Amino acid sequence: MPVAPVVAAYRGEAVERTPVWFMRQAGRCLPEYRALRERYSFAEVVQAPDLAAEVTLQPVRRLGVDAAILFSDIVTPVQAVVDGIRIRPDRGPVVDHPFRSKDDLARLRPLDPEADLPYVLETVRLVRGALPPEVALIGFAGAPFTVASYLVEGGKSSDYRHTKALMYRDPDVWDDLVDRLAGIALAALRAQVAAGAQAVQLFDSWVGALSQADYRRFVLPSSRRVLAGLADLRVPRVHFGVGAGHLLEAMAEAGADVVGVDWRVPLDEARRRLGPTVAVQGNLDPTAVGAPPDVLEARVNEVLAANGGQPGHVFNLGWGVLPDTDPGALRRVVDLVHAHRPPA
Ligand code: 1CP
Repeated sequence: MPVAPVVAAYRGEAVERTPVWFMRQAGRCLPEYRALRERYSFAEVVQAPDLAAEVTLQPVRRLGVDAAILFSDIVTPVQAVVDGIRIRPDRGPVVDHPFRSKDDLARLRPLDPEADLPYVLETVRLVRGALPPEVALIGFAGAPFTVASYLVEGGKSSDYRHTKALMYRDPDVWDDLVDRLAGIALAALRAQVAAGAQAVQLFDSWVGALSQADYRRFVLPSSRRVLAGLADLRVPRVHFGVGAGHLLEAMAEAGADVVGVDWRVPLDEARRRLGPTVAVQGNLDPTAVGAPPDVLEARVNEVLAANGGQPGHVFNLGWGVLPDTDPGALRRVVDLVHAHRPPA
């Protein structure tokens, strides 16, 4: 199979036009997704490979993006291992009995992807079989810190007080927790790649809540275990966090080939700090997609100009598509990025 442009760009190879996809491109912004969700719950979609594959492919058809991202969630692998985790509409993951002590660790047995997540692997196979070779399929997992934050808080948090309290009070329990979560993420990602995913993204969405020193002490080792554990598979490894501009170098050190950059750090600065061997992904402000067309076009061009025509850039938003986004505006972003040619 020829190398898809997204994969080539992740590897730092020159490509004819900048490839583009969007975090959270599947889901609530698409009317065809909302129509399907009127009939099926989120869990039903994820666990039915034909439905999950359909939702994964919807944005590829409508938006013309260069990659599909598996339709699943960062808590899907732990849900298969632990009872009492659900995804509530508009709230995200909630955990009935939060993880707060050493005794809770016994609830986190290792993941056996073939037995625990057969529907995810079947979805990957169906999607890969349906996509043209030039469109990459990206697998993903939640990074240990961000998944731990849901398990420890019981849901989304604004200050991560229980998560940080556990780190500071009981570092051995914390280390054990994130090590188990690293094993689960690694097993899930390796199985996705074996089933046909051509790149993987490790989402550490909430890690920006930590200082760099705490990141290095409490997070980097387990994230490194996930990323290093994929090295032999030779697929590009993307690592992303929100509001994590102060952690870009450390996240690259954790073993990323590509660092996802949110809109707060200009790409030229990110590239300067990360050096020539790390590719970048990003970083249009998701709210700019809702701006007037001329403003949106200027913002897209700003991102491309900040990258300066260097190889190793995949265009994306600085975070996920907002639910009320007009899919037509996303399509315009794709067309603008594809039409752009770097200055000679
Ligand atoms: O239909 C619905 O109501 C469910 C909303 C929804 C969707 C569409 C959830 C619940 N998860 C998803 C799919 C999803 N989640 C995907 C695949 C679709 C795609 O990207 O196109 C991916 C990659 C994720 C990853 C995810 N889930 C992250 C990391 C990415 C990010 O946005 O930072 C996180 C933090 C979650 C948790 C989560 N799951 C769902 C929601 C609403 C949330 C976020 C909760 C919150 O913001 O607090």
